[in-house]
Amino acid sequence: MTSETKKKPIVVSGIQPSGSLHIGNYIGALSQWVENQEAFDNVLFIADLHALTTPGEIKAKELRQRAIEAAGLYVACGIDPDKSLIFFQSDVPQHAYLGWILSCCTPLGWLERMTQFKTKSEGRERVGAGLLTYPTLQAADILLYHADLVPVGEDQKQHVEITRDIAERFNHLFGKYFKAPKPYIREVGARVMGLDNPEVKMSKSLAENSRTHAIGLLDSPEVVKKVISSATTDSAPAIRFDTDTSPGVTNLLTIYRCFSGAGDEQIQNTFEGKSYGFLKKELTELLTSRLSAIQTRYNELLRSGGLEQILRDGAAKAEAIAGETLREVRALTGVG
Ligand code: AQP
Repeated sequence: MTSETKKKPIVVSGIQPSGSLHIGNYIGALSQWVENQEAFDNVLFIADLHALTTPGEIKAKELRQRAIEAAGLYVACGIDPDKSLIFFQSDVPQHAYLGWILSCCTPLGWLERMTQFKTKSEGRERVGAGLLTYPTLQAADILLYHADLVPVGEDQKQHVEITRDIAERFNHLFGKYFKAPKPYIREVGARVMGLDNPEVKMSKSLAENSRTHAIGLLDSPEVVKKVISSATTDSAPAIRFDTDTSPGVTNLLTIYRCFSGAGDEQIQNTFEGKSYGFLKKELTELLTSRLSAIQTRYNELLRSGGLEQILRDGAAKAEAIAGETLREVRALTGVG
């Protein structure tokens, strides 16, 4: 980051390579990062350490492959490595180090109350401690870079709130040091729902078990067509935004709005009096064309071999910032 960009708000965010990235990740995270990369100093990592919180679900070789795929997609979706830091979380050891220090200042009750822990541990006979302490590592990811804003989907707001609480707890124990970051949530499409079930959030893990749940960013036009044509719609006859009476159609319209950039009036004019079949056809064409542009850039990047260097440079720059924070934290806590 240059000294000129240092005055911009610092934004930290990441995606777990726990599966293939889907259009929900694009709408809720990637497209926002791209949109804001001129205005913000972006620190964007691939959260591979977080992907270990459910061991056994993802094999080592597959995890590495997914992490590389995610990094390639960051760039292919429009993140410019000259403007934003892109790196693997595991390549910057300060994340795990600060995560440990923060886990020592975090009351157990705060972690047990987290919705994500409750959901992901539900019905499992055994869960790793990492699933419970996940928010302390996430707090470290954010606080290492003194983030001002954390762009998240509606579902992750609670994680930013706990990061603020952890920062304040650390400051109370060791002296005022960390700044509390704020969540940054885009209103439209903050939560993209499953195409097979508009009552649940589109997620990488559900997509592993159902081919009609999500559309992956690397999916072929044939798959896009198949998944959209089988998408759940509603019994209400009209095409309109209404989560209560038309959750399926609202979800399709939300995806259309985010990928097309069209306003409400334009969408109303396009779809008024039309059938669900027409909406699905338009959405299929739009997604196929947008995804094809992303996939072309992705394939070129992988062919050129430039991704490795981008990740090495990103990690070196991130480590310089994270190392400085950790030196100060060590001094404050008495371990350095
Ligand atoms: N359906 C979604 N709608 C809007 N935003 C979403 N995000 C994820 N799903 C949606 C946003 O993508 C970013 C990365 O999330 P993550 O990988 O760290 O964890 P996640 O939210 O748990 O993602 P998934 O896809 O649901 O993965 P799994 O199934 O592995 O847990 C975040 O900003 C998130 O809000």
